[in-house]
Amino acid sequence: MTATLSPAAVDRVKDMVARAGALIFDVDGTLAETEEVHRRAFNDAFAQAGLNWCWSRVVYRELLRVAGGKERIRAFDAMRPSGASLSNGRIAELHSIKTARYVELVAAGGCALRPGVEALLATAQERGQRLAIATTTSRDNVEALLSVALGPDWACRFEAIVAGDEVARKKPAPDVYFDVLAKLALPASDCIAIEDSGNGLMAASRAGIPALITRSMYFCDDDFSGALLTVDELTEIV
Ligand code: XBP
Ligand code: MG
Repeated sequence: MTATLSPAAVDRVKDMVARAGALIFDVDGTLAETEEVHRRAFNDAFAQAGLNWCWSRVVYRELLRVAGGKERIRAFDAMRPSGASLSNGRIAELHSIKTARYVELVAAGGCALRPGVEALLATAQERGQRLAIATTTSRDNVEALLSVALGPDWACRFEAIVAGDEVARKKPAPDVYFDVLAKLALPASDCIAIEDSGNGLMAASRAGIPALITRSMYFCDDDFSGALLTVDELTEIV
């Protein structure tokens, strides 16, 4: 399914995107379909740590309702019949093994940007729009992904970058979006958030930022009521 509005309404949203002072991008699922790489990194970390855990796509889809890798591990641990048994220290250790593995996987094979992302970034910059990133994942993961996908100078293109390990509360809390707005010194109404998940839409909406949704592999069935527009790919609005 492509845009969920009439052609005239889609054009109005395209115009809003073109006139926004800044475009604020989510990372996982929005810039690139990274969650299968995350899932593999989690499973490789569990194997390396001697845990007989292996998250299938079905299990991971459920766990993705929990934002944040450490929080996801904790949620899975708590769901087990014997109940939670991992300490916070052990969870942090597992997550750092996972992050190192994710960085390795992305550096080795990369994870391509989704269709339309590079064109939208370039068009926005040509229009003089400011770019930012608001993500739940860690800065290390953003660096690994975008240094391959956009080149070593990728960060110069984004005036504000706020990652999940830099705020008190992850999405659906608005913390990363509030921090981006403060760094940009722009009102929420002059920005557009580009997201792929219900948690991301809620985080942007709670910060007062209008949001555009690009459907992704794991969140295509989420409820995106309140979004400006829901598209299958960003090529539909470039
Ligand atoms: C997606 C997330 C992250 C990733 C895993 O972030 O919820 O938790 O799934 O990365 P977003 P970490 O869509 O906001 O970019 O293990 O580093 O959390
Ligand atoms: Mg996302």
